[in-house]
Amino acid sequence: MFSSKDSFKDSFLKRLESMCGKGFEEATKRDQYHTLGNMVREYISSKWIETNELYRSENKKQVYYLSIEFLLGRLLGQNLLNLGIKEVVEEGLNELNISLKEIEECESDPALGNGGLGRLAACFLDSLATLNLPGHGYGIRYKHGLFDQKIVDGYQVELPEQWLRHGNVWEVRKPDEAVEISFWGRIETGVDDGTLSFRHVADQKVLAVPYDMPVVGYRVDTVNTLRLWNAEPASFGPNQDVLSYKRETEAITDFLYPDDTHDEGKILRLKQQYFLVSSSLQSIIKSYKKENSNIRDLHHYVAIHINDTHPAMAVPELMRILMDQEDLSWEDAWHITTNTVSYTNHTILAEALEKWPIYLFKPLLPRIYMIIEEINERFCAELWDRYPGEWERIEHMAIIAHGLVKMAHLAIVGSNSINGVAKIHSDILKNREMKSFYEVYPTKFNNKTNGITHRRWLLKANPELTSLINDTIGEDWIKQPEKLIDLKRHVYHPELKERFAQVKRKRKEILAKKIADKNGIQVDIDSIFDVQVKRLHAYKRQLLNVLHIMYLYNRLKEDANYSIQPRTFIFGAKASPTYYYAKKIIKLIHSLAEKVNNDPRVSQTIKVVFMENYRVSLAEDIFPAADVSEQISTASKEASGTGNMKFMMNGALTVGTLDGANIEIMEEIGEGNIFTFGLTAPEVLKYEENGRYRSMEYYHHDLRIRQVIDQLTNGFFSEDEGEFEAIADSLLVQNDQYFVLRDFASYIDIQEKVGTAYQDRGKWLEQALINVAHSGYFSSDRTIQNYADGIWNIESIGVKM
Ligand code: GPU
Repeated sequence: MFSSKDSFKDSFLKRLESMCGKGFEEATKRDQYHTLGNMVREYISSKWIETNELYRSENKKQVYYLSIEFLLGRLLGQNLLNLGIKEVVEEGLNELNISLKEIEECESDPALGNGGLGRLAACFLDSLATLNLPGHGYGIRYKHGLFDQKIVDGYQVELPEQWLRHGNVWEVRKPDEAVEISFWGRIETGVDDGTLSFRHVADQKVLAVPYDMPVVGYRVDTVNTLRLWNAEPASFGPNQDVLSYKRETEAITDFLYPDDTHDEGKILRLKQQYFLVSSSLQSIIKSYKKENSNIRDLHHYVAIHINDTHPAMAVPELMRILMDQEDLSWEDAWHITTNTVSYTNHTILAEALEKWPIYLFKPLLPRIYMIIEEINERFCAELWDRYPGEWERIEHMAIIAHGLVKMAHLAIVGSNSINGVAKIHSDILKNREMKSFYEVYPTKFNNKTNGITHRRWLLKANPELTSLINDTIGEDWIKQPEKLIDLKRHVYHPELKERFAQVKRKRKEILAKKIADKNGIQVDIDSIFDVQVKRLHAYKRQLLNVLHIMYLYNRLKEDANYSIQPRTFIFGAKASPTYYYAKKIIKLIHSLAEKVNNDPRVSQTIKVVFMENYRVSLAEDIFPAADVSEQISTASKEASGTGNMKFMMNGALTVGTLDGANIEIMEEIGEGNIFTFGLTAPEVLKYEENGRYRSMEYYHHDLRIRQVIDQLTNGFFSEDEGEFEAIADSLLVQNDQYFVLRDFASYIDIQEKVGTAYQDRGKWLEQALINVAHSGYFSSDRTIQNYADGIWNIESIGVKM
């Protein structure tokens, strides 16, 4: 089918007719996409079956990565690349006068995640398969992924996302492997051989039906599985309100919650979490029991990883299955559970730490709640032995306290490994946030610095830079990303620099065209493309970026001789629909864009662009075009960041705080190749402790600050004067929780240095190439190998067709 371009063309045309019932002439682009997608999936399926058979026959340990989000992005292009058939397909299509790129754009961009956490899970899947590691993803098949963002008069409007509207060629429904999930009801107590036994008698049963998607490794025969669960009615009883039962069950997988690092605390979310956990565990245990007779060996064959605390009920659910269904004692079940489960923490922000009120939890999941109570009692008894009389400490560490179930505590107590996602973040966990737990379990805590798959963020997103790298150092880096460092010997070669400059220019032209089409704004290719794309959140400080642009506007207006390197400020961000402040910032960016872009003089030097509906596919156009990467979170607040790595890999220079993985990027490339500024994490934490920060002082003493803050409310923008009052208040009345004003001066300084540095073109190009050369460390291949060796204890299994 893909062995040569002629056989491809032949199969494609035949398949187009048989699938769409149309001749070549009538077929639409979408028909062509569906045809090609189906051919590719069929091509994958023999490898997929082979992989599954091998995993069964080898019977080695496998890992299951449980995540409430998988932000996959489009799959056609990536699968073609990984399978090594992109060229054949592209050439064959060209001869039929079809553009592969246009076909690729027919695929919807599955947004089953919010931001970094979900995208990390997707990168991990790619690396697991490419490293031939037996690892699978388990998640939810949301009917509607993250909302589509429309901007109307500068305001964000949310529309339901509809990725399944035209079907999903990559999934296979597996109704035979469906399992039942129990909600509500009561516990039946019995006595078995003199010991108490418990059984949950449910009031509501929901069917979880798996949809499997293949995860294709790069140029290997391994095809792992992403299993996404769909909620459906289980069975209809005689006296049942059929309609409301159907509606209620299906609602469980209708929507992805649009919160990023923020806990919503709604009962439907709790249902989603248990639905994911229970269906995944039941299915994992079933497949384990097919090959293994002794449930007591589970942890030697199965590792279960929970991506943040959203799937933390894996701990009590595994206990339930082992005790209530497999008849193990508490002690045996606990030994197996804690040796099976491991946990990654992705944030220290208090508002993101999940805490469920007992009054919601207990009625919905009575047996799970009962088990958590028992875990808590045993844990507190241990603490009491260790810290006799220290009530406060124990209350503070308890899993259940003050009417709340603390999911992070449950995850820590119930797992064998707790990792942070960057060195500084793991250190903060150990020494501050989770200090008391670290004291009790010093060996459980560890760090696994995040990574991204260079196969999507370089190979797929930036074919131009990929060719240049291949021409310079060969192709080994694609499988061994650390080899990108070989570029370092060449970064001073004028020819490489020149070719890199051409690549960057080409990608800036492509993005500029998109901006012209979508925003109607003409941007200058020779200006610095200065980009901040990420979820909108106060701690990420898009506001600091905005205030800097306002300051530049003021300088340019006031001083006709003020001259700087021209810049295009590019933003992309979705705000949680209920996050009032974040939505105001989006409006502010638009009002600023209006002001700046319409000023005949100022707009010759700076422009502001907000790109609507930021998502994976748009990101693939943005990263390759960036000159400057904005990573300006308040130090200590961004656990890692992963956008920072994507920019670096595409040769952008970072303007960043000493936060998250920015620090490790600096350590890799050297202090001279990054622009750092602002408070350090210890300084921020100290301010938070001693309460000595007074944002008002900065307002009074720095005229630049006073001017821009006043402009938020004095009619400077053509909006209503109250429009941005909440933002001004956050900075002054509420004492600027994220130290925007404290870091303002330092940010202005570093941005001035960026502008000057850009003018030394030769040096800038060298620095950009040094960033690319050192980006290999930030490949998720390295991260995943660290998890495999240090946490999961799994080995690669070479699938060979
Ligand atoms: N992160 Br918790 C999310 O994207 N969503 C969440 O709900 C939580 C964390 C992010 C962190 O903010 C980011 O710093 C990190 O790089 C990413 O997870 C992956 O670890």
